[in-house]
Amino acid sequence: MVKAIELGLPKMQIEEAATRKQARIDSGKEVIVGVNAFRTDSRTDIDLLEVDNTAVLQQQLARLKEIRDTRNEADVSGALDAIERCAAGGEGNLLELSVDAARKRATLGEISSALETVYGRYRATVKLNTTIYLSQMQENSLFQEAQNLADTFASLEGRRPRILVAKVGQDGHDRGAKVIAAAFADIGFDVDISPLFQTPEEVVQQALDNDVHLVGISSLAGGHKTLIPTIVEELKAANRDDILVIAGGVIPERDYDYLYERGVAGVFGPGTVIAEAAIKLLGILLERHKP
Ligand code: B12
Repeated sequence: MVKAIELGLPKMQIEEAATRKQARIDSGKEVIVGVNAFRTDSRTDIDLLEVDNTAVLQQQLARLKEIRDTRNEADVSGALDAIERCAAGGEGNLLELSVDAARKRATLGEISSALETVYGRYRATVKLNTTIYLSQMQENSLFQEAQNLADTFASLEGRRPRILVAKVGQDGHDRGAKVIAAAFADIGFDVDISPLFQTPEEVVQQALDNDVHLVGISSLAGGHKTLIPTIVEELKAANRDDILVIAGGVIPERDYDYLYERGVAGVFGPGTVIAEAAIKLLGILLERHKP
């Protein structure tokens, strides 16, 4: 199992299964009542807890500052050094030393950084599972329309439509992002995927480096109202507001207008048929080629 994990096999199989599942839902081969069959237009008003991310950030920064101002720095650096030595030498108990450091008010970031200096940071290899969405959807008229539009765009633009599918903040839900990336590749997009846990600035840098037409943020952990508008602003500041920013994932419908007003070009929530989303986005991109 350890070898399989190192080779990325379980991860790959999970992602393949997720893409196949989404293609079967999008093509109607698999029915989910309320999602792709027997949909209703009636809306239930659900009470949602709204968390003010900016206020939470400020509170956390204030708490961190207070801890740093009141702890004994010599004790903390001694405890962090002990972790680093133990990690390097393999002798001792890392958990015990981490508990000791935490009791001396070392932060989680500092404790993991001490380990990182020795072990480095894990970087998942991101692999696109192409042809799976295609194999389930090739007879589907929406999929074919999306492919044709992608081809038309490529002939007008001189290169294929290019999308960066990105994850920002502390949101670890990457299933949707991987499925979107794989399906867009099968439709005929050039696809880049960001690592998890990016800052808006890192996403913008990757978008600029790869000269993409679209940045698609998949957001499922409630960070959409702060992180996504920041990406729009950063692109503007880099004089690249021609790069469209779109959002998908678990975003309450009442927040859609908030995002549109801040320059987001499209919002695609759960239940989105990916080929339909691609048609809409290619429509926006093709508008630019109209005389
Ligand atoms: C699977 C899942 C997990 C898995 C994630 C595995 C993985 N590798 O992705 C695990 C178990 C790890 C997990 C953990 C957590 N989860 Co969770 N999770 C879910 C769940 C059940 C399904 C999400 C999913 O994968 N759907 C399938 C994919 C294909 O759909 P999708 O992402 O929505 O994408 C579709 C569209 O949204 C759109 N789309 C999405 N992105 C994009 C991007 C573009 C460019 C476009 C065009 C379209 C698009 O197209 C896709 C196809 O239709 C949801 C509930 C739900 N039903 O959505 C909760 C949910 C997202 N989780 C939730 C929570 C709270 C958590 C935890 C914080 C729980 C905890 N206390 O620990 C942790 C957070 C971990 C972290 N670091 O982020 C909440 C989030 C609440 C919120 N937003 O305020 C949800 C909504 C459940 C709930 N109702 O409370 N979770």
